[in-house]
Amino acid sequence: MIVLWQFGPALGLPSASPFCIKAQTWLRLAGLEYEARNALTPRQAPLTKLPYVEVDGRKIADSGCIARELSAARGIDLDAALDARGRAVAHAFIRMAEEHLYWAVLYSRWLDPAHWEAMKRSFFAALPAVARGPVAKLVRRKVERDARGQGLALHSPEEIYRRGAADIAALADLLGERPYMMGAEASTLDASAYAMLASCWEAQLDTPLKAAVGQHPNLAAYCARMKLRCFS
Ligand SMILES: N[C@@H](CCC(=O)N[C@@H](CS)C(=O)NCC(=O)O)C(=O)O
Repeated sequence: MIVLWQFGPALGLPSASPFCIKAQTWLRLAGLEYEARNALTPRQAPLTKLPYVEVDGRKIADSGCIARELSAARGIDLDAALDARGRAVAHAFIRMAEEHLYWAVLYSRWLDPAHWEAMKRSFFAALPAVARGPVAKLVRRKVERDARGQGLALHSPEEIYRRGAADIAALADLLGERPYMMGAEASTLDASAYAMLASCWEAQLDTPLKAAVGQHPNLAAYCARMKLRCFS
């Protein structure tokens, strides 16, 4: 049995964390059974971030390592249909989704004052009311430090959302009218792309990133298709 440690549901999503949604999506695309358990803090995680899995007495941290190691151990290749160029394109889009669009999502939830109160209510709902304010303040301060260190959060809100919308437009152009990002079959990229897009589109927050996804009917239809396949 694979046990997936994740941040619990929030904002109407299966997890507050895009990377935990990615891990769940990948496990479902790979057809692997797992049990999702919610952690209150990432402190016990091997890399102090979620998700991680426990499998065969071992802990594997990081959604990318989880996918790579389980693929090797279970003889799974979601990218078998891709040629070298397809793999290169998918690789670059995964990096864009996870290392750039992710930070715009993070900004929209944690640092944009327009959405912070709703995020705080949902993310910290399991905490006793008296602890919620102080804990949220501490965590938000860490998120701000991380996001400024990464660099995107140093920009103006307009620029952050412009860049996030450009990533979303690139995903819409890659998808076109095909069912999955790389064609007829779901591939590793779909786990990352869906996780980031769902975190914009399906979250109960009216952010500029949600509006950006709404500009692309093919992405809205893709999210509905992926949700039905992986989370119904
Ligand atoms: N590269 C990692 C990123 C994981 C990640 O950033 N997780 C975030 C939640 S989305 C986290 O645990 N943050 C807690 C922290 O930084 O303290 C992966 O793919 O799993």
